Amino acid sequence: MCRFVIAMVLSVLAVSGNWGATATAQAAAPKRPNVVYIMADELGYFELSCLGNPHLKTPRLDQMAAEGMRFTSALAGSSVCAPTRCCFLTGKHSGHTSVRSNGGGTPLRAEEETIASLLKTAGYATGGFGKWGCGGRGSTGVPEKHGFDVFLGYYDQVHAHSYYPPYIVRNSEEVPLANNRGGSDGETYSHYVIVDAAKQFIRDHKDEPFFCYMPITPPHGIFDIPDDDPAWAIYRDEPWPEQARRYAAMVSMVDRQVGEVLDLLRDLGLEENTLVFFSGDNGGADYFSNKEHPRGIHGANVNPKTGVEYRGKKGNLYEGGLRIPMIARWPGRIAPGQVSDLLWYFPDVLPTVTELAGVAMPDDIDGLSIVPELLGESAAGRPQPTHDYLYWELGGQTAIRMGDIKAIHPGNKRGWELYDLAADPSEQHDLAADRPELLAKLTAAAEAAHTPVEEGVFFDTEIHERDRRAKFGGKDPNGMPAKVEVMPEEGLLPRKRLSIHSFSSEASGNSRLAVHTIDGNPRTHWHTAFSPEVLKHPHELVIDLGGEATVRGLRYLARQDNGWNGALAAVEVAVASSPNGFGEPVAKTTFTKQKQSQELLFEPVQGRYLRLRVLSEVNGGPWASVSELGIVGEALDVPAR
Ligand SMILES: [Ca+2]
Ligand SMILES: [Ca+2]
Repeated sequence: MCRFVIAMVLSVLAVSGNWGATATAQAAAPKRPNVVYIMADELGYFELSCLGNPHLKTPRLDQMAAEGMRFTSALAGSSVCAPTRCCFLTGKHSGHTSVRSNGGGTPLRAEEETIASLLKTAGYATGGFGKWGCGGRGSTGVPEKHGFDVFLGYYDQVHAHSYYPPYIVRNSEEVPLANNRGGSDGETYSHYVIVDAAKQFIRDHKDEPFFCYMPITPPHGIFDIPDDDPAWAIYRDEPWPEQARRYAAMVSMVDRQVGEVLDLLRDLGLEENTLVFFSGDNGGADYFSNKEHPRGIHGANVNPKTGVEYRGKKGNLYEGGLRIPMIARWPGRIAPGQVSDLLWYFPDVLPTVTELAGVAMPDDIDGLSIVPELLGESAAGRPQPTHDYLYWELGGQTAIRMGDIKAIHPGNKRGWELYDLAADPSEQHDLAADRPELLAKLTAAAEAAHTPVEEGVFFDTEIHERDRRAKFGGKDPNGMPAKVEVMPEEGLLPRKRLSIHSFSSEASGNSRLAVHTIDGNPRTHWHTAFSPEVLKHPHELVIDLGGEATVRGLRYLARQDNGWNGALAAVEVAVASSPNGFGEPVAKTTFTKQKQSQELLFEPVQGRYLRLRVLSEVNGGPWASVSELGIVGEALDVPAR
């Protein structure tokens, strides 16, 4: 468990979790605010009409900004969906988080605290509605194990691509959506179901403090919106490609729904005790670019008033990948009409919210509370702290920022670049060669900010794969095919003689065990360990043949799902009479990238133990995987049974 420090003790009772124990205590203690956080998936910085976007109409968001505080320098935790959500939920930057890849279901570790689990300790009702992205079903990362009383929507991000899947997920249980067949084919628009549930959650918990997290999926995805949605009529006749019109309609639908949430809070009398945030999740994607609009028809990263562009887009760490719209509104507490240039990012949400709730926060977070900026320094009783640096990493990319100075390493084959964003917001003038000492200062800090990733684990990958298939209505373009290859058994030692003597590693958390190499089931496979760290070649497996045998070869069947990670390339085989007696290999080969069974034959040799040593993988990756192994040969004895 994390160690705790007290960030700000608003109330001894709140911190001890005994809030409301007596009427006297309740009256004496300050009221903890509700928190609603609405996060749109992929809304770019310049896609609000109050920023001058020439196409997109967002009157309710513009109004929300006018009634609260809009931020010009609030940045995403990362530039793609899953990593940025992990920064948001845990208060850590992406050099410390557990979810740094964007595969769709990578899990948080079991013990990790989130905003929800912390608010839970102060008696908050906690609900999440939308796209989770921090752990597929069957993993240590599911939301109901990380502080959420309820989470309705998509756990896996591939599932979330469809607005018409046969089901969505509520606390790991499937919630069927009527007459949906996946993709764009169906009758029940999932996003309506999700937003309705969020509003109902607010109604249900109007008399207690609540945290309503809405990481909604529009305008990302397959760009679908029902033709009878009022937002479609706004753009239906525009002269843009249909996808660009659908996207625009999804933005205006989100705008309307944000308004509905604000109206609901007003109607319930909760407005003045509810802090509402609205933001994007990562930088704009330059969708629908063409010759005339190289940065996309709607210009997510182009200032419509000045033409100044943010370089890059979703997926990289230039400003275009990190700039997001951000608005905070809290009538009576946040003064209206403010525009803040405070430089902050997703890890700061957790300490901000926990401070307001009077909750102790973990001491291993990277975020800083922005309460002084939101409420004013006199109300907060202290000045707004600022970051020594902000840090991002994603795949082979790294970026670090100290004030206006940003160093970025944009990929494996390129060196570090250095920019002064105050003078050069478009990151066009690389200062790396001119300012080597300054660059060295930033890169040293970046190096210190990185720790190796430790992901959570899956207990059951089947249920997660099912959710990914649900995007396509249950058909399976990526997972285990309906028909798989099998290994011919003729000429092999009987499987019942075989056992696994030893192995260098196995992915036990994912149930990809060494014993799966001899279980006769092509749908199960062994995979070497990748958690808590990826283990590299050589990998080894020693099979006990159950007694002395003449060994003539090794038969091998690659993993039979649609993945190739770990599929064998270069291998060598040794045979010995004792598990400690292996000498030189009897044979070496390089297997090819194919799903059919392959065979390595060699001069007959006697022994009881066969050692497979894996030296490389078909795609050059670090791991090994095997669906089935068979030993070509004959027993020399009667198996000891
Ligand atoms: Ca996104
Ligand atoms: Ca198997």
